[in-house]
Amino acid sequence: MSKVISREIHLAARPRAMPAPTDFTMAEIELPPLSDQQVLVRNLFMSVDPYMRSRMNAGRSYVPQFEIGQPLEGAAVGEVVASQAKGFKPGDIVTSSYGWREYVIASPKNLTRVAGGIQPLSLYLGLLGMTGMTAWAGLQLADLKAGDVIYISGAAGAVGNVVGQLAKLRGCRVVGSAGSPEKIAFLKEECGFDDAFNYKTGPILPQLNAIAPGGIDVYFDNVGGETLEAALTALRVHGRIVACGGISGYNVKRPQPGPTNLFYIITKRLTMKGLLVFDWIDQQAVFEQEVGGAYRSGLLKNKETVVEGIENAVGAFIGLFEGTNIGKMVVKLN
Ligand code: NAP
Ligand code: FER
Repeated sequence: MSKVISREIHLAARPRAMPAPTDFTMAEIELPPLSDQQVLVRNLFMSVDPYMRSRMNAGRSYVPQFEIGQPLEGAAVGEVVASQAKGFKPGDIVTSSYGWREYVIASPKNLTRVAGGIQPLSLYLGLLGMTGMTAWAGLQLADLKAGDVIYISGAAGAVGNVVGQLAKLRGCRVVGSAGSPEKIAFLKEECGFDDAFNYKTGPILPQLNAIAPGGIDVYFDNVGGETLEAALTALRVHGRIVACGGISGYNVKRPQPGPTNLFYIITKRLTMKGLLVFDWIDQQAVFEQEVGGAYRSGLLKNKETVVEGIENAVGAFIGLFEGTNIGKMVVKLN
């Protein structure tokens, strides 16, 4: 086989607040020949996700840290181009955690075959991948009932838009917030949200009260901070919070104090449950059947923002914190 050159993104410095392009470098490496039991994969799409930001921090954290000078990691979907391993042949489609690079040599145990082969293959990073599963699992945690009013922050993102669409299918009144007029139109016109507001145009609580005057039963939190504080006030007695993410705090230099009104958890007998999608891995088949089935039958829409080329992957990642994506942010590798 002719020599394979792969470009990959390395961490150059640990970001102290908002990540900058200078915190990353691109390396070009020549891959060694395949050994026995190895598979060569060309990545077709790689994922950029907010959680990667915490893996760039110094010190120990709840997730393994990226190392300076080493390639970043993350979900990717790719095509087998050569194989010395039984069970894999050129043309097979696989997912792995070897994103942020164009090619990888992997062991079969670190590759997952994509069975359905639904197009576009980027679906396996979004709606039918980690973020879609997060939305689906979060709604199991929420104990959602038809007629509930659910408020979703970060609603136009990968997780948020799927939470909203699934909650509509379950007969809820769905409201959300996001950061641009285009995103509000997307939520109302394409995702079936009953109402939505742009959190950048003013304080959050009055805007939430205006679209949910009777209060909310469930808050799906992707953002934290002021949004969580507003939701605590808007929640009804016996309301539930799904704590999925806190992106408003991921790039702050110093941690901010928590909501001033946590006491509502007591007075309104609220429940707040933390969600970690990896806990739900044994439910993958149920998720794929339900969400994959709804997508195939046209009940769920897939929305993604596709950035082209590994040279633009860092920009796509930083874009998550600037709100440049609608739906799932993915990078298409050429
Ligand atoms: P995403 O929503 O597709 O992308 C991030 C979005 O966050 C941006 O488009 C931006 O939209 C918004 N945002 C950025 N900075 C913000 C700020 N300061 N305040 C409010 N909104 C801000 O990303 P995702 O993959 O779906 O993840 C959404 C959340 O779920 C994140 O908090 C993530 O960490 C979390 N998550 C958790 C799990 C889990 O297992 N617990 C799994 C996946 C994701 P706007 O234009 O609206 O600002
Ligand atoms: C995320 C935020 C936090 C996320 C994961 C985590 C997958 C935590 C991961 C861990 O503790 O392993 O958006 O998405």
